[in-house]
Amino acid sequence: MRDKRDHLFAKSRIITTEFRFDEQVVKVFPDMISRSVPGYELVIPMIAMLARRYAQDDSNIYDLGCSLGAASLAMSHSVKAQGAEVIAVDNSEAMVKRCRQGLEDNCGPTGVKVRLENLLDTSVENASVVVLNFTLQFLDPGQRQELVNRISTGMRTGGALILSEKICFTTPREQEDQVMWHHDFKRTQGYSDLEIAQKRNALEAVLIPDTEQQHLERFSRAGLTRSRRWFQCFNFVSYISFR
Ligand code: GEK
Repeated sequence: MRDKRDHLFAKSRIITTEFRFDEQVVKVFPDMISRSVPGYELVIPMIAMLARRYAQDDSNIYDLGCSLGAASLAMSHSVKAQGAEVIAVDNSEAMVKRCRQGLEDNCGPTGVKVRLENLLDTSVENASVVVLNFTLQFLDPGQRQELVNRISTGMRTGGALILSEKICFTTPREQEDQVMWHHDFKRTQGYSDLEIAQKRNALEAVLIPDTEQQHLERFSRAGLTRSRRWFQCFNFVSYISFR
């Protein structure tokens, strides 16, 4: 199946329905995410590089909220640890179906198992690397600490959690600037003002960003250390934190 260009929010909608990871989104997903998330194209190979460094022999590597498996695929090629396996999890049936198809012919030497599952039900065990690449932001804020606690408990000593997120800022001026720059980025990617506004409305109730302080404090409460922001492009960031 060829990747299609994302025009999902191009026509004026009278009623904005909540954003869902359904068949329509899956069809345009690679185009949508690379034109909407500044730095996404860089973050994927860097996650693969970090995973290569921190993956341990005979351990599990989790990609929670894997979508079409971009990070899993990249890690399957980069990870050299013996007996390591990537476990890719997503609760969207449409995503998982297409993810499995994509991995069939392209998977690298490290195997990938794809699970259709709510990541809140995933038991994380024997993990040397856990990736949450722009996924935590879609979970109910009340469930985020418990999830990170569980991940931390399931990690091996020296294991790495890589968390990429859209964040928000406490200073109104910075929040305004960062959002403006993100929207400028989307304009350079060919999105119209109408598309930007409608997508923003559709995401409002489902993508709830945290501040950097909330992320760092959450890591710390979960017993993770050496938490660092290793990537930022406007309001999109990625952190690494260790067990
Ligand atoms: C990438 N990581 O390309 N359980 C499982 N999956 C979930 C849950 C949940 N509770 N909630 C949301 N998802 C990917 C990109 S996209 C980010 C991640 C975006 C899944 C959801 O179905 C979707 O596939 C993914 O999290 C978020 O590296 O679209 O901005």
